[in-house]
Amino acid sequence: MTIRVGVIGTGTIGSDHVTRLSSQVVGSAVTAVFDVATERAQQIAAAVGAKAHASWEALVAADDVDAVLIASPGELHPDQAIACIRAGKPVLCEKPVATTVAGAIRVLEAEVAAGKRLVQIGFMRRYDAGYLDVKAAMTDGTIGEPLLAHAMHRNASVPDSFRGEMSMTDSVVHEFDTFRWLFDSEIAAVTVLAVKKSPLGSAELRDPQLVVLEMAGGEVVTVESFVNCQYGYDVRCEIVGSTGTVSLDNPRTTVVIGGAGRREHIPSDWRERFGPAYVHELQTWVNDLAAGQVTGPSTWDGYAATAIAEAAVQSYAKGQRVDIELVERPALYV
Ligand code: NAD
Ligand code: ISE
Repeated sequence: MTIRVGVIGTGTIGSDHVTRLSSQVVGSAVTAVFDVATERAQQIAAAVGAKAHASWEALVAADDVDAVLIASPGELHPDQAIACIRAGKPVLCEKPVATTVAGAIRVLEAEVAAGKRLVQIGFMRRYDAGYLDVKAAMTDGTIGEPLLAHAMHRNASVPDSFRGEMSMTDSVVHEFDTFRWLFDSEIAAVTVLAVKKSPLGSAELRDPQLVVLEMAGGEVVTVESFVNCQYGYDVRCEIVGSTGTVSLDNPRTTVVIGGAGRREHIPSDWRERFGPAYVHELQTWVNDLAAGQVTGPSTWDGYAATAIAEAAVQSYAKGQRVDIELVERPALYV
């Protein structure tokens, strides 16, 4: 069985996903694409034998599209995901599910009205070998009872279109999902501390920032966010348990020793660091669809992460700790 996928948004990650679904994932083919950048969409469609549609609505409605992957800018995700839900088509929506809580709730309500899970959110860290090892060490007793965690999330740079609040809504949103998943717990409160501003970011970039997450179970997580660190992509974490710790470093690659010392490669960006995780994520999604189910990160997970991001933006603005208040969790996501 081949799952025929339509891809909305053929920018950086959308075009990578087209390649993965066409040539790396078993059991899928890309039959349709849409992007407002028409020429690029046509080139990408031609390379994989897909049709470049004139609108995303036409792509969602197409008879040869069994499932949709959304990789457009975050503000567009709610309308596009809701159209897929109404068409009864499963959708892998890149993070964030929405850039506002109101948008995330619209998707949640549409899926609840449909009465079944159709949406998976692109939180690919849950498919990364390193994070899966961390989760195993937290649940199999290796480190005793997990008590606290430290994380860092550094990007070499971001484009000028990256607005100040996007550090939380677009970047640290991965950490919100990661720690909810690792501790299997909601986040009760968030505090964002302003840090001396790097002189190298754009004027409106709040960078770096330090985020403190209080988990509902009492564990505390600190996250450093630095989207403009210049030297590479550096995502790490350490969980401290009652009898030991588990830490995830940047993946080690080649080490060069000579001259003045020892040099190690740093990934340049998320494409390099998480390449295998994206393939694992898509392969699992396609296998699930063939089996008639959706099991990955849900609309509820996307909503919770967006609610924490919105609270984090408020915390930064007010200089205060902000409690996270979620709507009642619908039975569909229990
Ligand atoms: P990008 O700017 O490279 O690509 C976005 C594309 O969407 C562009 O080609 C743009 O022309 C297109 N677009 C604009 N309006 C559109 C519309 N109305 N309909 C369809 N397409 C439209 O951005 P990107 O880095 O590829 O990010 C896309 C999404 O993927 C974002 O939500 C981002 O947060 C997410 N993302 C996720 C990860 C991850 O690690 N999971 C990594 C990068 C990006
Ligand atoms: C980007 O959109 C991603 O999702 C990356 O995983 C993240 O590290 C980066 O900060 C985001 O801008």
